[in-house]
Amino acid sequence: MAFTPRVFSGIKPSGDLHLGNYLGAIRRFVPLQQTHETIYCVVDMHAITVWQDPEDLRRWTYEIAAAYIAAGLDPNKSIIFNQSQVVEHAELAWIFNCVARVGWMTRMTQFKDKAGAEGGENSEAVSLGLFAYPSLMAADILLYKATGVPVGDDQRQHLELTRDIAKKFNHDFKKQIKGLGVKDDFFPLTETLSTGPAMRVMSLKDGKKKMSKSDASDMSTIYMMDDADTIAKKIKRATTDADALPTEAAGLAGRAEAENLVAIYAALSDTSVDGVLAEFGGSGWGKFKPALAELAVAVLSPIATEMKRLVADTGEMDQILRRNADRARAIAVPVMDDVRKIVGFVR
Ligand code: AQP
Repeated sequence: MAFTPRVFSGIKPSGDLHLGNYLGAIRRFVPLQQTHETIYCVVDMHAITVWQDPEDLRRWTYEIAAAYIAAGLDPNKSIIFNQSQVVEHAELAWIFNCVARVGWMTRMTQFKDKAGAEGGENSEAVSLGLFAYPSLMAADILLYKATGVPVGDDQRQHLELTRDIAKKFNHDFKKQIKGLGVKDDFFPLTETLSTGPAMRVMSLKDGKKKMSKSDASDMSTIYMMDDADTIAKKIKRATTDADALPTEAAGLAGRAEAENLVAIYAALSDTSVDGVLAEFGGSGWGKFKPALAELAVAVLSPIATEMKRLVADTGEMDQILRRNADRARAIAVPVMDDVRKIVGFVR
């Protein structure tokens, strides 16, 4: 069956947005508006898998929606809404909880990392929602029969699990799906769309750890709302080695921090790592870091200014989110009607 080329992606309102969210996700969302139907969600139900102060949750929800728009997404074109306004996400997630296997979930590295961080030695102390998170993520994507998902590298494993859930559902309910008049698969096998540099932006203080909203150290992370001085200070103090930059990408092997900063420069300037090294190869950090700071400020500052303007008018933001949740529901409701028939729920 030919599925409509449709893109879905989302970000959790679980902290201040950072450069990793921007380069790994938001920046990649924008051009897809020209080629696909695009649905970009603020996944508030994912955020509460770990404790969130309700006031912070609300503020971050507005901030992410504002960041989408400030970065160039058009809310009259892309469907921009918060997940909890379309209840079908939760309903499909429950059905997928009954399709997915416990063994699949226990293999998720993000769960192991987060359970370790949240529960210390005792990973059983974390919420059941954190364990089932990938089922909800599969529901987010498949509720819209999305064919492509732009996400950072850290989410690849969850995307594979989404495909496994789709495959099992298509297989287990083959007869009922045929009964509905659908010739092939009911759910598509969704592809990861992202390529290019900075698929995984690393901490400024440790090149082996990803940049993350929940990092305890402020100096590891460039936030989208940071002012110019703060961005420059964080880049200046970023951990590096003492060597000059190499002239080719191969020379970055084993230099995680240097590799990270060069990839950030490449992504922010829409060039390749080799392109950056053609310009800066042989230079020391005294030349490269100020150039990177200037570039980061030039890209991020106008977005931060527009985000601040948008979040100041929550009435307007509410309207945008509500209107777009209605557009999302127009796709989700018929899919969910079919799913209920397929699994045998009486209505
Ligand atoms: N460091 C990163 N590099 C590249 N992409 C990243 N993303 C997140 N961190 C990086 C991408 O941003 C999108 C939204 O992610 P999310 O907020 O839903 O969840 P996350 O990946 O768990 O993000 P954080 O910042 O690490 O949040 P916390 O600390 O709350 O768990 C995804 O596309 C992700 O790939």
